[in-house]
Amino acid sequence: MSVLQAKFTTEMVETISNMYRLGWNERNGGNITYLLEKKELSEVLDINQVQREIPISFDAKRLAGKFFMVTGSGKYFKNIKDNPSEVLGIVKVCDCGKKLNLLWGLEKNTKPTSELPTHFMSHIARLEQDPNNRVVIHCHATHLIAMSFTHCLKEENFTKTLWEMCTECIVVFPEGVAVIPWIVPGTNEIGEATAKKMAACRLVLWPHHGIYGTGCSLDETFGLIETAEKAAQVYTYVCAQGGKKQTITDSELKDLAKAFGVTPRVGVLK
Ligand code: 2HA
Ligand code: ZN
Repeated sequence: MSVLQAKFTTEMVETISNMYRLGWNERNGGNITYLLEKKELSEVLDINQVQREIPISFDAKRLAGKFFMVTGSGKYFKNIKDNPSEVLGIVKVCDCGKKLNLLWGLEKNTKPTSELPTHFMSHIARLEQDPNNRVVIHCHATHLIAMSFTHCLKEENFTKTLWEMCTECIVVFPEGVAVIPWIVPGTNEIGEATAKKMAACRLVLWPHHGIYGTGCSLDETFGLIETAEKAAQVYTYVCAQGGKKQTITDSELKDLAKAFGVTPRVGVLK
């Protein structure tokens, strides 16, 4: 079996294609990093065969020795099916934490995603909460971006509105959505701000830009973003239709949380 036939690659290509189709990844927008297990990787690749070294601008020592599938900088999700080995790459984090060994892909001298600082800092933050965390997805989910212009950006208010828009939201993201200030993308600064929020939340909104989601699988992480984005889409229609006439009440949201055994974020429900 080759890397292209491996389940982690076919899943990645499918996920990226779906994200593109949903309009979340125009041009080179969005990026994914996927922590791979040594065992699944060794079955399709000689993990000691280094193609080239890639320096990184932050300390990733806490991920030393780990393998990631990453999307390439400047690459179009639209083209993933024709060009998987250019859009995707597999890297190992070196022991020094200051460079990556490229093991596969990122052909034509492609660099890893410009958002690598946020991705790796988020992996570090999430792994501390959940050792099974494997995926970080960033995309430009349309309705969440739109909502970041019209809705109050206080996390409790933003979360409450999303919970109200679709019954399943509080069950899917009971910890709510975190929000950071607007910061220049690609920087260590936005990585640090995002990762700090990731200690408590798997969803972090970048106002006027997009969303970050994390999880234990590509499906789970995609589903998390999809659920929040769907709620933001419903909110858009609700506003366009003249606003709420009724809603799911706080006491009903509490009943939902109880029925599904989840603990809602403190400070959202009255
Ligand atoms: O890689 O989405 O945030 C393009 C982006 C930057
Ligand atoms: Zn982006």
